[in-house]
Amino acid sequence: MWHELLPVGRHTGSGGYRRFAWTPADGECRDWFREQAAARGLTYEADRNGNQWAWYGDPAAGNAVVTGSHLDSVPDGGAFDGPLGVVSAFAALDELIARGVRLSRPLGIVNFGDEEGARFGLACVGSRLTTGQLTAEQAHLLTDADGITLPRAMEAAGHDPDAIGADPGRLARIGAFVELHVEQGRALDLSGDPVGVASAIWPHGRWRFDFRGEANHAGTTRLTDRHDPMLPYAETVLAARREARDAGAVATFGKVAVEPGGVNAVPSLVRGWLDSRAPRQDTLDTVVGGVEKAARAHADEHGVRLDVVRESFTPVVEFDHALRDDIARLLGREHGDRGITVPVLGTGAGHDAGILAARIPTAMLFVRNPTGVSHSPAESATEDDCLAGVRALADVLEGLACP
Ligand code: HGY
Ligand code: MN
Ligand code: MN
Repeated sequence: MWHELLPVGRHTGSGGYRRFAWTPADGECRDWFREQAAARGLTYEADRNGNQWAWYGDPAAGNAVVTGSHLDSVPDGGAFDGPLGVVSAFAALDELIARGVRLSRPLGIVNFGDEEGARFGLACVGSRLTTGQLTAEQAHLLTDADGITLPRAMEAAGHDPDAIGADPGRLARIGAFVELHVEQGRALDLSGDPVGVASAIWPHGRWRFDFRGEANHAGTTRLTDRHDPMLPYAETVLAARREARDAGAVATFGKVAVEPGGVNAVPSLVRGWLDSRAPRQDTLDTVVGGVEKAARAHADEHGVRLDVVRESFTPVVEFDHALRDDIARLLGREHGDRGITVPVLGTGAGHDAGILAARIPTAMLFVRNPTGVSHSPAESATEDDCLAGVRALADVLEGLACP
């Protein structure tokens, strides 16, 4: 399964993945999901928001146990972020069938669409729409860098954009959601555990800083006459690092767009996107407030106009304590030679599980990432750890879905 998916959407130059929502690469991932469902005789459906579901048992019975993740990627992302959770879901089902267990609840496998928000700028579009945390009207306004709106992109991929919206009926039939994900950090590497359980997700968001200056000639315009937006932008990037460091948070300007982008011209517009995350909401507010304050001061200094727009935000997520503790206990029980000690760890990475947690009991399993590197072609996990993750997920699903 893993090797069939591996080449899809992989950029030959960087070795990273470019599986962006509603692009042909995304479509190939969706084809792969449908094939895996068909190969197991599972009932397949694509919901109104483009998320894909594969059912073992009848979901209409309700109280389903669902597992899965996403297949889309960040620009030049790694192979594991998202796909490991979906492949492990199918593999865990295969394991349950091999064990001959009799499930007393429907078991669902899901691929949530557009989790990374790489193309339209908003994270977790598929799960936000389904939970009603993003309205159809808001979703219809999302536009990519080429000016293509989400509805047009959906239509081009054969999905009806007028069907999108909240899906309370579907959520009402789910009793628990468990997402397995490669760890995006080194906690498991440092603790020496192959698998961990999530406790919480930090509050985090994305803010677009638009610095509007005055285009001019790079060779003839005196420095004192310039309104160069690149300067307050550069100062703001450094201010973000200072604010985050002082607050014990993180802040990143990982994407910048310069218009018109001439080597021999002072730019008219510099757009920078801030991603910031912190253990607590008040800390995050302090960091982003400090960055914005510095940005305004530097913009004023250069006679540059600044607009700041919050494009994506996810509040702190505390995973369901009962489910978290059940899973930690279940996995902590000695399984013969497969005894797994299970650390419980927080994360600064957002996930569909974090969105669903607002509506249904949700948990996450992490699989060790030896370097912690993620959102990079260098992201990795060993086969042994991935198989430990599948066994752990199978144990959890068996514990939840078998009397
Ligand atoms: O940005 C995140 O934390 C996630 O990968 N979408
Ligand atoms: Mn990611
Ligand atoms: Mn992910």
